[in-house]
Amino acid sequence: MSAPKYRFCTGPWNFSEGQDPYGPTTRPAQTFDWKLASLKALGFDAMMFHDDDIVPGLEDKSSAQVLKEAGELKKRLDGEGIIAEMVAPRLWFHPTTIDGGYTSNDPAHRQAAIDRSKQSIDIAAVMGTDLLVLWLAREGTYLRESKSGRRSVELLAHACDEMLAHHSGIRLAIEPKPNEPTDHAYLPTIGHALALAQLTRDPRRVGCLIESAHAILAGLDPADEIDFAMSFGKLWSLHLNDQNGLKFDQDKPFGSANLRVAFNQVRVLERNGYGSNGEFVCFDVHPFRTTKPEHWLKHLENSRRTFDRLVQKARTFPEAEANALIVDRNYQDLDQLVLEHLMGK
Ligand code: GLO
Ligand code: MG
Repeated sequence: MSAPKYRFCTGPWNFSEGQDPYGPTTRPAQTFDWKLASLKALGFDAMMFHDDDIVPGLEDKSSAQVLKEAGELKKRLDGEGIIAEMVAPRLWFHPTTIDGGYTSNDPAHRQAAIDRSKQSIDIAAVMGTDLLVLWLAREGTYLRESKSGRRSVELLAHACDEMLAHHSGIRLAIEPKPNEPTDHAYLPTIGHALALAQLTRDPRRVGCLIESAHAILAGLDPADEIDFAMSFGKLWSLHLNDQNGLKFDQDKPFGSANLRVAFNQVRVLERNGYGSNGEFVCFDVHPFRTTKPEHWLKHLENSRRTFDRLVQKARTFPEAEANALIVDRNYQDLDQLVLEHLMGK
C-alpha cells in the first residue's frame, strides 16, 4: 500500500476559551472569522461543524433562512479553499434534549431531535458533505430505571432510519462515548455502533467515528477500535486526542498522555490505509485552561506535529526485526524494540 498523505481537520469548538464546570473562561472570546483564519494558518484542510456552528441561533430561524445562511458560509469556505468535513446536530444544549434526543421519554422531544437531525442533513447537503456525525451525548441514562435499554435501542434505530430515508446520499457516522454527560451511554463503543447499524434500513450507510479519548474512557485501546471499524470499512472519521485514564473527558493534545498508545493508533491507520477514501484526520483537542492567548493554537499545532512524527515512526518501524521476535515468541524484546524505536537515538 502506498504511503498515504493525510488531510487535517478541526472544529470551531476546539479553539475554546478555557471554561470548565468549576470556573469561567480564561481567554477572550474569538470570532468565527478568527477561528477560520487560524485553521488556515495551521495548514489544515477542513473544518468540522455542529449545525449551529454553521447557522448560529438556528432554532429561531425558518428553514429557508437556515439554508440560505449555510449557503453563504459554504461560499466563503470555497473562497478560502476549506472543506466542510461533516455536520453534527447539536442535540445536547436545547431544553427539548434534557432527557436525551432520540431516546427521550417525551415523544414530542424525540420528534424534535429527529426533525433537527433532518435539518442538519439538509445543511450538510448545502455544505457539500455527505457525512452526518452523531455524537449521542444524552442518549443514555443518569438513572438506570428511568429508561428501557431495549426500547432505547429501538428508538435509536428508528431515528437512524428516519435520517437515512430523508436523504438517499447521507452517511451516518456514530461517535460513541461510554459516559459524560450521562452516567451510561447506550452506544459506548464501536462494536455497539456497528451493531446498531445492522438494525437500520441501510446498514451500509451507518458507520462510525472513533475518538481516542472515548475509547480510553471505555477501557479500550483506540488502536483496536480503529482496526475493528476498518475491518468493516466503516471508519469514516476520526477524533484524535488523548486521555489520562478514567476521569473527565480531557481532550488532551494527541500523544500527550501516552505516546505509545498514540503510536499504535498511527500505525494501524497506516496499515489500514486510512484516508484513501477521502477521510480526514481531525483533532478534537482543547487548549489547557492555563493557556495564554498568545499560545492559543499550540494544542493543534503540537497534535499535528506529533501525528506527523509518529507517521515517520510507523514508516520506519523495524518490521523484519519485530517479525523475527514474534516468530520466536520473544515478546519481551519486542516490547523493548518498540520503546527503543520510540525513544530514538
Ligand atoms: C465530546 C465529543 C464532541 C463531538 C462533537 C461532534 O465528547 O467528542 O466534541 O465530537 O460535538 O459531534
Ligand atoms: Mg469528538
